[in-house]
Amino acid sequence: MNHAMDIPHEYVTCLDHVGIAVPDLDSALDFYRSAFGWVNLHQETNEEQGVVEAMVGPADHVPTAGVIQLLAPLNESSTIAKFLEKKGPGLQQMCLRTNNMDALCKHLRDNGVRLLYPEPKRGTGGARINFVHPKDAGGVLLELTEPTSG
Ligand code: CMX
Repeated sequence: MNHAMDIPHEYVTCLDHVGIAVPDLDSALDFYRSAFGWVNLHQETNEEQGVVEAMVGPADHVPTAGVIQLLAPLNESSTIAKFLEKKGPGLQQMCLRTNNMDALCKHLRDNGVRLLYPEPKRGTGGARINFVHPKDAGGVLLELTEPTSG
């Protein structure tokens, strides 16, 4: 990739979350509750991604502070089921937040970075999401998210 940065850094605003693949959501939630006193801030099922997910953080979480996303598989064909089978439970992804997904995706593609989807898909809370292929991001599956305004 050409490292000359021609994209305003204001487009990529913070670390949104790190995603952890877990076989059982409730046990994972119990761990973060009992170990750190963190709470389930938001839970939803995303059929398209094949996951049931929970966002975990402190009860007084501020929106720009990164949280932990627990990802449990919905079925055997889920990406998370495959990840658990191949690698076992653990860090599956890291997610950066953007306020301009289209400009960011264009910038990345223009610099030869492979994105997994031709167009953003639906992520947590209706956010627009895409992923940088782990081979183009130093071995990390890098999610990009543009939350819905408000
Ligand atoms: N992190 C780092 N590297 C990974 C990876 C991950 N999560 N998943 C796969 N890889 C690596 C593999 O180890 C492999 O490397 P080697 O060739 O050196 O062995 C390479 O990437 C290709 O792996 P693969 O087995 O051919 O591809 P997979 O079938 O595992 O698919 C990927 C990989 C990234 C395309 C797939 O996981 C994907 O589509 N992810 C995006 C969607 C997703 O993760 N959804 C769940 C979360 C939903 C949400 O956050 O809302």
